[in-house]
Amino acid sequence: MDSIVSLKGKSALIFGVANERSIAWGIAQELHRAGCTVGFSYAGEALGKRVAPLAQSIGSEFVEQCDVADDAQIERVFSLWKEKYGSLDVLIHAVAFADRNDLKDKFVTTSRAGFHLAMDISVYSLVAMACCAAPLMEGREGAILTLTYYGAEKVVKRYNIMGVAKAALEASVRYLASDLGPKGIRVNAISAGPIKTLAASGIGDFRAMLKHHEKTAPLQRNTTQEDVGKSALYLCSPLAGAVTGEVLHVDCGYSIMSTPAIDEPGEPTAQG
Ligand code: NAD
Ligand code: 0WE
Repeated sequence: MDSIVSLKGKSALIFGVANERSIAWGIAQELHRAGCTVGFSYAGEALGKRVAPLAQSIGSEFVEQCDVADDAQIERVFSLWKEKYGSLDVLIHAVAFADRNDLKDKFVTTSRAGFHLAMDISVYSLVAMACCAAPLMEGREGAILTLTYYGAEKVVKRYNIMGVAKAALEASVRYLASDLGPKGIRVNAISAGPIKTLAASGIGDFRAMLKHHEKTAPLQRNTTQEDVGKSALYLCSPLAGAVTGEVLHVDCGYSIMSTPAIDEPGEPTAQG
């Protein structure tokens, strides 16, 4: 355990690991390194085969399937957790879903069903989880963390309904933080820069997006799962004891930039 902060004796339940590239897996590894006991909930039957060996590699003894569209399945996972561990310190929500067809063209053509689906899986699921987690966090300085994206703040081509869902997710973070604050539970979000994960695959020219991010961001590089994992560790630790309702940008500074540099004619650029 060579972490700058210890979560020894604490436990974390993590939703959203699909494979070793998942942001949730980056977070799981950092929490584990800090001495935290971690457990996982994953979506489909097929993903179980992927998640089980990852969980095992960090000594996790809790791996349960759960479709977050179903209240009964969410309640089942938290009830199993209560039986096994009795309490919970950290909840990680790293789940999002929209119909692929709604991430192609324009937002204006989003169907009612597509709108509902994205809001249900990507936003309401946090509310349902927070409600189940709160009683298990009673008197333990609990921390709840979700993942958002810049498309909540500014229009990102083709992010469409997911941008609207992330805006609602960020507002939900504030309302949950207000409700759960008196119980000592903190609720925050990390707004991560684009990362090549399963959820980013099949998104039209994601490589071009990564290149643009790398060129534009003050730190001149892309964001990694490890970057997000380390900031997540901070937000879920006593180091962030007075931080709640916050959206922390972990994006190499991309979101602070506006007009791209327009080089003066005749001036040599960094590229020569
Ligand atoms: P990922 O595909 O690894 O994770 C998304 C997870 O959502 C998967 O594990 C998937 O199984 C789960 N999921 C989808 N529908 C579900 C359902 N009905 N029930 C239960 N689980 C369900 O991709 P990721 O990029 O690690 O995404 C994690 C979070 O990070 C998401 O909220 C995403 O919006 C956010 N995010 C991603 C990026 C990026 O560029 N990759 C940037 C900022 C924020
Ligand atoms: O939040 C996300 C991705 C969310 C997502 C991805 C998919 C792909 C597969 C939600 N639902 C689905 N449904 C599928 O069927 N990101 C932040 C990554 C992402 O997605 C984009 C981006 C970025 C960045 C889509 C368009 C433009 C940019």
